[in-house]
Amino acid sequence: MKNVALITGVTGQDGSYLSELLLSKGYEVHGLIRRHSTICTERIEHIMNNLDYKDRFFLHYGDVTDSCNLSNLIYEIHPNEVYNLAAQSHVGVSFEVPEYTAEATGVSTIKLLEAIRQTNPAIKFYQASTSELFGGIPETAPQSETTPFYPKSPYGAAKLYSYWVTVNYREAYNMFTCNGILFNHESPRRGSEFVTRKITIAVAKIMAGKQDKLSLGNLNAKRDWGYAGDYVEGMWLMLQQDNPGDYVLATNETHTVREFVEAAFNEVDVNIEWRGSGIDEKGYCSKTGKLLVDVNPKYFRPAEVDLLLGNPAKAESQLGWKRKVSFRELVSMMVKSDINMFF
Ligand code: NAP
Ligand code: F7E
Repeated sequence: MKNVALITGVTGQDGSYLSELLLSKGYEVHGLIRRHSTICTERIEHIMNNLDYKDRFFLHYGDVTDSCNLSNLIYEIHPNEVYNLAAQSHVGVSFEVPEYTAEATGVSTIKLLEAIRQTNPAIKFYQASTSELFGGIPETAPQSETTPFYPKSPYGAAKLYSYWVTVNYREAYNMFTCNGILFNHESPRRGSEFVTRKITIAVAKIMAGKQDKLSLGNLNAKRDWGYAGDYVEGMWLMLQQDNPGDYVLATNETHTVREFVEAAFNEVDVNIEWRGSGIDEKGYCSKTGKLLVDVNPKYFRPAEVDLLLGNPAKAESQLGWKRKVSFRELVSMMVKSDINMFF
């Protein structure tokens, strides 16, 4: 039987890596894209232009807030796997557009699940759940599938709704629905408004003389950062099991934003020396004394998730999943890619 997948959020970081993975496995891949006034297919351009995929990669205009559109697509495409990656995915922005975030990141999931249930409840469904569900209880780290949830943002709260309707459709209708509770995963394709990519772009531009310094918010936040390419493999594995379930994907290693900054500048042989504290903390080049990093409170969030550290033991033992790229390799890959872009 031909494997047919529908990916919402195909133009995003994960959507692009997942498309590559499924196509390499022989799938026919359909992606949902929003209509923009400018072209926003940068991350999948290489797939769209690959002649090997011209009969197996298709894009459809739509929006996950539009239930008619979702129903029509499920009916027309007949997928056997659906990966729901679309979301307003920026935590900071979710405080500015909370209602839209609730719609796009929360309510849209039940629209998609209903479209599947009414068309073909045998379709396997992956929901892009997140470590932001754990948000507020740092003392519970490392966090696993059994750690209590306590979201700290409109984004986290919307994802909590999506998490539970995904579980509910599994229990109520016996559908094959899975939550991947993914900790932060990054790559050279990461959006530039997320902290890792903001840092690696700044390092490249500063070295190229195109930017003076890097301004950040909370340097003390700790995140469990992995490589997106490793994580899409886990998404696929979840849908290949005999039974559906919920799985944490993480590295079991945590670093502060400050450590990420240091590691990124180290890639270009710059050592950061920190002076001051709080909003007066600044990072200088230890050789030249040049100011390279400062803190701007405009990047602080109304509520913050202080510590994320994930325990991927269940995914490792049941799925055979293991992250391959280390923290250092990830930072290096991102800095190198941005250096290539700006030099
Ligand atoms: P991303 O790069 O921000 O991509 C989000 C995707 O969703 C984009 O393709 C975007 O389309 C699409 N989208 C947004 N609103 C939509 C709407 N109303 N209708 C249709 N499409 C819409 O996110 P990502 O990093 O790839 O993450 C993928 C998913 O995993 C997201 O649900 C995210 O919340 C979740 N997640 C991410 C991480 C992580 O660390 N990356 C961790 C845990 C969970 P446009 O290109 O048109 O904007
Ligand atoms: O922030 C701090 C910020 O925006 C990481 C999404 O993919 O992962 C992502 O959410 C940390 C936070 O990612 C800046 O306050 C400091 O503590 O890169 P981020 P996130 O909020 O962790 C989760 C798992 C998802 O599910 C989300 O979809 O860095 N930080 N200074 C900053 N963050 C940003 N963006 N910009 C700064 O200048």
